[in-house]
Amino acid sequence: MANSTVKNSSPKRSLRVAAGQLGPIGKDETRAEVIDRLLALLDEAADRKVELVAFPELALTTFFPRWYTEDIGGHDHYYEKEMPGPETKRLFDAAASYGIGFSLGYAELTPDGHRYNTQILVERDGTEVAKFRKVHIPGHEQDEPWRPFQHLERRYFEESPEGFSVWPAFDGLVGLATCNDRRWPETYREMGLQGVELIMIGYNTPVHYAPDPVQNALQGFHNHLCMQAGAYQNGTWVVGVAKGGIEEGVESLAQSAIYAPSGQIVAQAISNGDELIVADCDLDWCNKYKETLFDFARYRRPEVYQRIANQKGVVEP
Ligand code: CDT
Repeated sequence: MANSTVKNSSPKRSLRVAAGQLGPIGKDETRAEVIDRLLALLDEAADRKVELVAFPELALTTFFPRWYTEDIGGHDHYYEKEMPGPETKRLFDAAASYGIGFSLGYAELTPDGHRYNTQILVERDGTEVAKFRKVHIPGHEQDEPWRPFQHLERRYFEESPEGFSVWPAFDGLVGLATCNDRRWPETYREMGLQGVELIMIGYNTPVHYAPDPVQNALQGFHNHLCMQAGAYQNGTWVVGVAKGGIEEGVESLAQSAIYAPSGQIVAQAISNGDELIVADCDLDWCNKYKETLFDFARYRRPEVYQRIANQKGVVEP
């Protein structure tokens, strides 16, 4: 590699990362029962010397936006009012005692009444280093009885006004995104422009897409397509972690995976239940892409990309 233009090409910052995929969570499953499942995944992570585990979107409850309630507060029991709270503290304590960090998705109800689809990043010593609130909220606001099940995220969650950040953590630069965010190239590029090296993404993706069921058979393809592209085009590791399987009669995609900065899949779940997948992520590997093909400072042309930030919908010529 004497004539290589890539700096830092020797492995220096290798982080053992896991995706802690969950199978379905029933409507009547208690927080304590769910946390027992998260702890079992954490125990396995400790055995496998993992340093950071990604847990899914809304990892503490069933995917409650599939049901309509006239009163929006009808689902309040699915939200966390503090984190850690009395039940989730067990998870924080166990992770800190193992020296394992984690990301965790949950429904957040703030003291002033805001509702967000939130994900946090917790360091190996148990301190919360990041909070991310989902930016792209899919689905609909009102009951749509023609659907076999509802996707009322737009009723139960506000769009985050905060956008995408990247945090110094785990000896690297870590970003967070949630489910539908993974489908949008802006998600990755916003973090790419902050030098992100590892993005943790939790998701609940129903296989049946009511507005266009032809897409059902493509769910697995689209899942990989967007995360592989996001990883490659920004020279970053990506961890995609599902809550999959048949939950309250609705089938959700599993297929949790860890993607290298090359866009290649280095680990993938084989089940649609609780399962831990692990990969050693050399964060310096990102530079192979960040300093060559995707050397943003050298090759990007923001002066001709003005529409991306200034225009929302399509304006035809
Ligand atoms: N949770 C989430 O964002 N799910 C969406 C489903 C498709 S929109 C009804 C997703 O993008 O996977």
